[in-house]
Amino acid sequence: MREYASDAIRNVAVVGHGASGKTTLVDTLAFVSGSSKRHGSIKDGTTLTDTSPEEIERKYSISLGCAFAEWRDVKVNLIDTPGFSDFHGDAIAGLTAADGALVVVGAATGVEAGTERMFREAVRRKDPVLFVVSMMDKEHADFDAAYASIKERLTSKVVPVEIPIGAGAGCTGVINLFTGKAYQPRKGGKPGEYDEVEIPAADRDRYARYHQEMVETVAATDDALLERFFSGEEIAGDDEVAALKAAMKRAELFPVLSCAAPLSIGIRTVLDFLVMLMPSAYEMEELHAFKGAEGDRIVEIHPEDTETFTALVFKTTAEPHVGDVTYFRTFSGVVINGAEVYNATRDVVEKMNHLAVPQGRDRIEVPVLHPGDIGCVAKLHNTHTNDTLSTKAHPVRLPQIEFPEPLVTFAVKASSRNDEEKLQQGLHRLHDEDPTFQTHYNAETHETIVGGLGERHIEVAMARLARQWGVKAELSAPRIPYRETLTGPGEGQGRHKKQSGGRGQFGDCWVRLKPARRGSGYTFIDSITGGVIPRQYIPAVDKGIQEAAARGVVAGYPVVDFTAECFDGSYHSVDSNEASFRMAGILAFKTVAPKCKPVLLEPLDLVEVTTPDEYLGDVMGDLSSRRGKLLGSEPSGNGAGTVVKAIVPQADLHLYGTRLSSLTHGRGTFTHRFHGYEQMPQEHAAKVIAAYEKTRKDEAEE
Ligand SMILES: Nc1nc2c(ncn2[C@@H]2O[C@H](COP(=O)(O)OP(=O)(O)OP(=O)(O)O)[C@@H](O)[C@H]2O)c(=O)[nH]1
Ligand SMILES: [Mg+2]
Repeated sequence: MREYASDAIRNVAVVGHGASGKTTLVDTLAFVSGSSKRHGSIKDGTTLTDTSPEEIERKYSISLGCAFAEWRDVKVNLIDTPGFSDFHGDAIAGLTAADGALVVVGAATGVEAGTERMFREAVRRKDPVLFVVSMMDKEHADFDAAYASIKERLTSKVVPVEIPIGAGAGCTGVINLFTGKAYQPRKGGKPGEYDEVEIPAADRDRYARYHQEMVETVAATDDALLERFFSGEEIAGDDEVAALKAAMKRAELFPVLSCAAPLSIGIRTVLDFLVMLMPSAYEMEELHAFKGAEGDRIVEIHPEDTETFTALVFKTTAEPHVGDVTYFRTFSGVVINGAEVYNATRDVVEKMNHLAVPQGRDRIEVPVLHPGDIGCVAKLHNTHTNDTLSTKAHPVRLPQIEFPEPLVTFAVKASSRNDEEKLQQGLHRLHDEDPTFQTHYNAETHETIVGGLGERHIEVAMARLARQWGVKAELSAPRIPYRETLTGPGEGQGRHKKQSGGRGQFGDCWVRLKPARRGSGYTFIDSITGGVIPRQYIPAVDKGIQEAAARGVVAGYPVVDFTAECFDGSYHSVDSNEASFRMAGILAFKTVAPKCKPVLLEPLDLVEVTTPDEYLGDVMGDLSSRRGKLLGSEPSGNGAGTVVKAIVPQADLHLYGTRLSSLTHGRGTFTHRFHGYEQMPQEHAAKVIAAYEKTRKDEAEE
């Protein structure tokens, strides 16, 4: 493998809707370039980048995969990303590691929810974007319609630079609008071999129309070109390419290509355009130049060999027989095989033994990597996704990948009690590999909670748990951490007295309970005077009240937001002690609290839904049916529709993402965060109380 300097490297994230043909395209680009020896397929489970048993079995991408295509002395790094929103985390990681995005649009479907999501994300990051209309050989493939859907739904600033010849079973080649030539697979040739031919007579008019559109659109982005265009001058391809590339960088124009990967149609042209139009790491400086932190000093990161080494870890995987493999993108300086580097995020020294570049699952060893390349290395000690590798002399931390927060949660437990420890280990390993899969123990509800981006995400995680760690796990809806509170005042006595030969126990207190402001918690007021309860025992009363409150009054949930005032009591000079007054506190609370009109509180989330306007009514109706209180709506900042805000009980939010997705055909997105507790309406509280009483009865019978 030859050495590639920074200006001969392109980093491209291949993104788009699920099943739009990304993985197939990446495999074919690497194969046609000659960098990969086999033309893999999804059907056979042999693509370069869908390599895990879960991906092969399900026939879709779950995590990102790295490949490369060496073409015209340039190494095009291709990061294949998953299209399903459940695995959106790796699509974000892929974009972060790349400098530009190849947005794949299925020729039979046109723009879909995932296309829109990823296009907007790429533009937000100021990534240059190339569109490719894939699957031109598929039934119902329609280039013009797919192009129109990009214009209608994503941006008017697009122009085709390559168009297909024929469609579906009649798809035979492509026309490059720059060269004015047609390219068709060579009859009897090897896959990927082409003949450059004249444009077929039947396609000349179409070519002329699209060519004219391209020349005009590209010229309009550049004053000098426009002048030459109006003076009737013939503009050579190179000038147009340069203008187009510059316009892409300014996000003023996005070119559209087309291909049919299984037949290797259009693949060389896609490679040509990736090399010509995508920026090298050098060229990205003006757009993506960013700063890192060295201690509390901000430092600039330049993609130069002479700079100090920095790289961001954007993926880690656990490979059978190999151990952990770390994938990183270098941003500055060179790294040499065997070098010692420094993980500034975790303060550990790591050794880059067997430095390699990834070609799918294969790791091809290299002596050195230049800035802007993608590398991998196995068996680092303590390096995880989002860590920065740098040097001890300059311990830099780079800006991190912003992974999305979990949208669904489940309670999980091992099917067999003996596997509980293995389950915990497995869950943590899953999180190491995929930061969007989260896990924690909820001490209040006594459950292990797992969170992810969708039901499919959690389901796949459970399948991996079973395969890699041999743990079968059961999922259920998480218990809702209800609370209780008091809505009226009350007072009464707690008297603990035991006489059983020898020394007895005696504690006696009078307590007044009162509701307090929501969120104010618990306050204890000591208004004992005249030493009716000795000083040293008063904290025990407080403790007893808190203990009893934690066990609840109506449904076993902690009682919050009240004050307890201890205003009277008595003691015995021999039998009184701390334990007795604690018991007195417990008894006082148990006697008084039921008289204080106790009620259930439920946790509410603030939910923000972004939806295309045509589904707005359905989305709002659905939120209302979930007892949601609508706060208002406003147009979303990035033109993706309307943002609706609502306060919704957590109990009614379980699997909301799945519902939203079906209501909006996958186009709606949402975020939620804890808002606060509020009193639960009587008819809903009654159900929670009934469930509590049933479990108590069951336990008593056991
Ligand atoms: N006819 C035809 N089928 C294709 C083409 N590209 C992909 N396919 C098929 O379409 C299906 C989806 O292809 P993938 O390459 O897995 O699509 P993807 O975009 O990677 O999907 P995700 O990983 O789920 O996001 C597979 O069955 C492929 O064999 C194509 O150009 N033509
Ligand atoms: Mg895929």
